[in-house]
Order: sequence, then C-alpha cells, then structure tokens
Amino acid sequence: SSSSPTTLPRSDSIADKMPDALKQSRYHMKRCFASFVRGGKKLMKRENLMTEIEKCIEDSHDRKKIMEGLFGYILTCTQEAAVVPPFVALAARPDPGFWEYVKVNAGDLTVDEITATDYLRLKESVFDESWAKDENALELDFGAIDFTTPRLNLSSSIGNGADYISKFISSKLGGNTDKLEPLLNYLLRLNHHGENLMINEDINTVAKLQKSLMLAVNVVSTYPKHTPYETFAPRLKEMGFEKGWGNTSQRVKETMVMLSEVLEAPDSVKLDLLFSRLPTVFNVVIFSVHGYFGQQDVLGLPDTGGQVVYILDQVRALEEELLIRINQQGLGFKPQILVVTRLIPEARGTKCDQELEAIEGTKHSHILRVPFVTDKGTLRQWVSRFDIYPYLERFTQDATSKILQRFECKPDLIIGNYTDGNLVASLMATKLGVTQGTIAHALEKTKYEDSDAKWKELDPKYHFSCQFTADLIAMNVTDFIITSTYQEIAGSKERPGQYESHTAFTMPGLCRVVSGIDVFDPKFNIAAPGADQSVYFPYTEKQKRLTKFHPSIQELLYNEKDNQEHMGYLAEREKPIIFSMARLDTVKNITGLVEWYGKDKRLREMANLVVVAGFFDMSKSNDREEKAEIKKMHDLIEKYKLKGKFRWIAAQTDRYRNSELYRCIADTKGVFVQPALYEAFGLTVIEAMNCGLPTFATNQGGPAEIIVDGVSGFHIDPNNGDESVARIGDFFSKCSTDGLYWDSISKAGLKRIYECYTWKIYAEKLLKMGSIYGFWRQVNEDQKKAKQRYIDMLYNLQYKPLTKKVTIPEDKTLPLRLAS
Ligand code: UDP
Ligand code: LCN
Repeated sequence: SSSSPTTLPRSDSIADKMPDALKQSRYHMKRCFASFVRGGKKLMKRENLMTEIEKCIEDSHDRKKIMEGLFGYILTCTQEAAVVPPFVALAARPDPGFWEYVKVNAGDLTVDEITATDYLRLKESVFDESWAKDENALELDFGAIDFTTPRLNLSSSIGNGADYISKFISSKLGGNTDKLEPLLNYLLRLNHHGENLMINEDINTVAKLQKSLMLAVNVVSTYPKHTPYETFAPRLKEMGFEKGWGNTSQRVKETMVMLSEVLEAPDSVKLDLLFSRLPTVFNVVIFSVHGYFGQQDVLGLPDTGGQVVYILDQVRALEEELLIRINQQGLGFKPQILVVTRLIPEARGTKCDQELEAIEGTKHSHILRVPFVTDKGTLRQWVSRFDIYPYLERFTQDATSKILQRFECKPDLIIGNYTDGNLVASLMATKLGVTQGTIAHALEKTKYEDSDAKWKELDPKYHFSCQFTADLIAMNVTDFIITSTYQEIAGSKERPGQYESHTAFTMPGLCRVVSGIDVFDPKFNIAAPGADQSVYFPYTEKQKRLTKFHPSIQELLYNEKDNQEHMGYLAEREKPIIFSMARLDTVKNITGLVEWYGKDKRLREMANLVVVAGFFDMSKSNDREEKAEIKKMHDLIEKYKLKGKFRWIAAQTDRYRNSELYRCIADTKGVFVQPALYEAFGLTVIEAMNCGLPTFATNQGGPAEIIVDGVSGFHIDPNNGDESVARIGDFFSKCSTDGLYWDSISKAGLKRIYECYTWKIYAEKLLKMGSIYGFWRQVNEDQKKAKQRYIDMLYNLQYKPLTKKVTIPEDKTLPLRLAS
C-alpha cells in the first residue's frame, strides 16, 4: 500500500480488497474466473456472473461462505464485467457516484486497478476490436476542462447543489471588501427592460453601497411600516437606490438590512434569504419541443405524456410564485412565461397548429408554437422524438427571434425539457448569455440495455448517437439541472442513476466518454413535481367530487358493448378494480400487467382489471412500439380468455375526468398498478396517491423513491411477475380480513404526497435556483467560457454531422395519425 500520507489508505479500494478476496478461496475463484472467460469475449452483467458462480461452486455451503466474504461484497458492487480472455475487467460501484475498475487475470488471479479509459477500451474490444485498438479514438473528457468548479464529496449531498453553491459563494465573499465586488456587480446588472433595479451606477463601490445602505435604512425607518414604497422612492433615488427592495417601508428596510448583513459577514443562510428577495426573474422561456404539446386531446398520444402535464402544472405554480414575489418587491411588472414548442400543421384535431395559446389557470402565460423548417419547406406532420434532430438548430433560431419579439427583451431564465428542449435551450442560452436550467424527464440511455455499446445496431431506429451527444452537450452547458428524484442523478445502492450512467461510457466507433458528467457537480438539484391538487384530490372529499362525470365513468367501466372507447367487460361489478393508465410504450409494460393477471387465478378471482392505454386499432397508430403493443394486447385477451374480467379503455385525454376515474376506482376499494420496466419518475403514481388510491409501482426508477415500500404503497418488480402478482393478491386478501388495512395504506400515501410532492415546494426551489445560479455563472465566468469552447467543437464537429443522417420525411410519406 501507498506510503504517501496524503492518499487514502489503499485498503479502502476494491483493487486492494480483491487479492484478499481471491485468496479466501483460491480453488473456487480459479474455477469461477475460468468459467467467466470460457467462450471468449463478452460483456457480463452481475446476474450473469451470479449464474456462473452458482454453476461453479456446487456446494451451497461453500457458496454461501464465499458470498458472505469479501468476494461477495465486491460482486454486489459490480455493475458489469468486460471479459477479454485472459482478463476479466470489473466495473464496481461501492457507493452511489463512486466507481472503481479492476482487471483480474483469470489464469493467475493477479489483480490490477485500471482507469475508466482502460476499462472502456476493454469493453469496446467486445464490440469493435479495431476501434478499441485505435490509439487516436475520440475521447471526451469534460472533467479535464472543468477543474475550478467545486465538487460535493458525499453521496448523501448529491442533489443539493443550490445549497452547496450558496455556501461556497458566501465563503468566497468573506474577508475584505474586494471580495464583495462580484455581489456589487451582480446587483448593478439587475434590470427590467433595461431599467435599473435595486441600485444604479451612483453606487459603484462596495464601500459606497455599505454607507448608502446605512443612510437609507435611517430614512426608511422614519416612515410607518405600511407606507407604500412610492412615498419615499424619490428620497432613495437620490442616494442611488432604485425600485425592487420591497412594496412597503418595512419590507424595504428588511431587505436593506439583509444586504448590509451579508456585506458585513456573508453566510449562506443570509445569502439565501437575500436572494429569495432579489428581483431576478420576470420572463421565463420553457422549451418542450417534441410531441403534441397542448392542453386538450393530446395526452396518451405517442411521446405525449407526463412531460406535458409537468410543464403546464409547473407554469401555473411558477407564475403564482412570481406574482407573489413581484408584488412583494414593489414592482408592478407582469411576469411572462412562454412554453415554446413545435407547431404541427397537420394537427389531427388538436390545437398544435395554433401559434399562440393562453395557458389555462394563468394570467400571463402562453404556449408559443414555431414550425420545423428545412430546405424542403415546413414539416407538416408529427415526427417521433427519436427523429427530431435535423430540425433543432433552425428551430432555435426561429424561436429565438419570435421570443425576443414577444418579450421585447431577453428572458431571465431559459429552461429546457427532454433532450430536444435541453439542446435548444443550451443553444439559445449560450447565444444570449442567459441563465439556463434543464430537466430530463427521462434520459433514454438507461431505458434500453447497452444502448451505448450497441448504438450502431439501434441507431437506424433510435438515433441514440444524436441523442446521447445532445444530452451530454446540454448537461454540460446548463447552469443547473432539475431532477425529480435522487435516483435520477445517482440511483440507489444497487443501481446507477440516469445521469450517473453518463459518467463514463462508450459508443464504439463514435466516441469514448471518459468523463461525461460528474454527479458531484453542484449543478444538480432535486425538486420533485407534484400533481395539480385542485384536480387530483382524495376520493373522500365528497363535496368536491366531480359527480357530473359519474354517468360517463359508469359507462366507461361497465357498459357491456365494445365501442371505439372500450373493449372487454366486467361481469362482476362488485369486485374491486386493479387499475393502470399509461401510454402504450413497450417500457410501460401494460401488456406485462395484463399477462400477470391473465396467468394468476387467485388475482382473477379477487379483482377485475381495467387499463387505459393507447388504441385498439393498429391502423390508428403510426408508432412502431405502440403497434407492437396493440397486437400483444389482443393476443393476450384471446390467450387468457379475459372477456368478462378485463376492460381495455383507449387513451383518455381529459384530466378532470381521469381524476374522477382514479377516485371511482378508490370507491371500489381497488388499487393502482404501475408496472413499467423502467420509469423515470411516474406522474400517474402521484396522481393515484393524491386521490387516495393504494398504489403498487415498479421498483425500477423514480417510483421506488416516491413510495416507501409497505408504508405508503408497495414496490413491485416488473421482471418478476409471479412475485408482483403475489404482492397484489396478498394485499387484497389482507384487506378482506382487516377492514382498516386498505384505508391505512390510502392515508399513508396521501401523507407521503403532502410532505414531499407538491408544486408549491417546487416553485420556491426553482426560483431559488434561478437566482443563485445566475450569480454563480458570473462568479465562475472564465471556467464557463473555456468549457463552452470545447462544447462548441463537439457540437459542430460531432453532433451536427450526426443529425444529417436522420431522414427528413417527404410530404407523401406522411405518417398516418388519426385524431384522438
Ligand atoms: N395520461 C393520460 N391519458 C392516457 C395516458 C396517460 O391522461 O391515456 C396522463 C397521466 O394521467 C399522466 C401522464 O399522462 O398525467 C403520464 O405521465 P407519466 O409520468 O406517468 O408517464 P410518461 O407518459 O410521461 O412517461
Ligand atoms: C417522462 C417520464 O417518462 C415520466 O417518468 C415522468 O414522470 C414525466 O416525464 C414527467 O417528468
């Protein structure tokens, strides 16, 4: 081990533990490693390693002993192994965000610690030998050009970036007045349409600011506390103060004292308080490019789901919070929020062909739609989000000029959504020099196994080469990243996070990413969405129930004749309902749920099954995955003879009626099941819980964090149908013996929601990010510029040529899509 006193004790690392682990049972280890390398090069996942071990160590006592020892520990940390005989290289992850790579020689069991680069090269040689051998293969290393940004160092701090940044900044500001210069400059730049806010150039040094603040506090103190700002505005102006401090003398005084205190001795608590008062954000642009973005008749269409719901709710919450703050700042300005999306001329009965649409439930917010234009003219039809790359650059330019026209100034904050929106937001924010945030909703990379290593095979269908490059660009450009859960960033003990999977990965033949993103970067923040609580409220709130929908919901659930909207019927109406609702994507695994139900006699006897998903008629769908799922559903209904027990309802677009549907399911003492193979967050889970419906949701992704298993709902394993079905069955049987059980889970679900998943909490956090990262980007300006240069090259030399490979459809090859 190392003698250097500055390095960690080597015994902490996997590489150091490994030799001892192998020694603990050399005989068995030799056999195991020999079997790993048998059959030549390959990539093995932990499960594959386990299967081999079971074969090699037949004696279960020996096996148990080994698995309880060091080797067992190392194996549980191992995410995958690249087998390149005689070597087996392990990618181990002892804790969220921490990775180590070791190479074991299967012949003599010698162990070497290797770098991420070495590991990726070994992995590549499984897929593309010549690329792996190429000395000059393209490597991306964002870490190498970002060395001044501070980093968190505890797994448990990941996702609290804004807090960390404000601590870091306040430590930088302390000491002497020179160090406070950046804060002064930040205040000097605050403006609305070019009009100064807070202070003007008369106050051009920190010393002047401190002195003027003292004088101003004295002046303001002479007025009774509710005196409106306008009364004493002229007197403050003489001293170099502009509006923005507050609406009353009391508030103005408080804000001034806060700033004085920060100038005297900065600390993060005071800094946060001050920043929550500064007038920094009035005009916000939110990009959500793909799909059908609209307020009616769009949900459930391909690529159109939770993201749309999330953004519309986000806008409502954000506008409300902005109005409160702007009023308290004593400013009469109107906040403007623009959701910018694609205009689709062939809107198929939706409003997606309208340029401007006011957002319901807001006073000043709008949807702005801008068409996709290419050399061939305007693209008229919907395109899949996987084929969207050729249009984005031109879209950014067109959208930017429309937005500037509408706002008559630059936005204060630009937020991107999903790969396409995030890329567009990055281009625009860089061009205009505006603070940017991104939201992934789902990073596609984690949804498909080995989507990076096997990108070549998948590219014709999915264009992951474009998508993963665009994702890397956006996550590196952006000032902050909003995530819905911790797992989205850094996963759990067992499973890497969605962002974490971009730390080191490779696309053989394209590029080797040796450091793509660092999950310890303080740009990451968790701000979970909620569900609109005026719509999704508990089934027990009788006086609020939307009873006008009851006849149509009765029809939807129980009418025995098949029609356009539903097929199959429920013969026994008194039984509770197992309910699910999702887009008919493969990953949503609705067909999986139908199959589990079909196979399980006990469950079929205890409850009916109702799902809302997609269409029945294949010709109505233009989406590859959706078509395959439709066919599978029909087959399952036949195979398990589900008529009389199962109701299939087509995609539903009215959120009010949907909310009442959840509540009607609760009336039957039913449950909601979210069986996805992988779910990034899962809005339906929180909608169901808000309605008081006990919920079973996938343990793969966000829902695992939303629900505390066995307390506020239940986790199910989508890859283990038998076990999942048993859990649901056990629940119903417990309910039949314990009259209070259903109710206790329902209540615990609601409690969980109120504590952690509301839009009010979200909006406060988002505005804090907007201002603190706005300041940080100025403090960290040089680093940001240097990195931007590197990113510009990646964009122009790598990303743009990739987008040229995506086909732009001709008008006559219009995908056929029917209206809802
Ligand atoms: N949804 C709907 N009708 C459907 C299917 C889904 O209104 O036929 C809504 C659902 O209520 C939820 C959203 O679409 O608000 C789906 O969000 P989620 O996060 O569950 O999944 P996503 O579709 O975003 O992957
Ligand atoms: C996209 C998804 O796939 C869901 O998991 C999320 O809930 C939704 O976006 C909203 O963020």
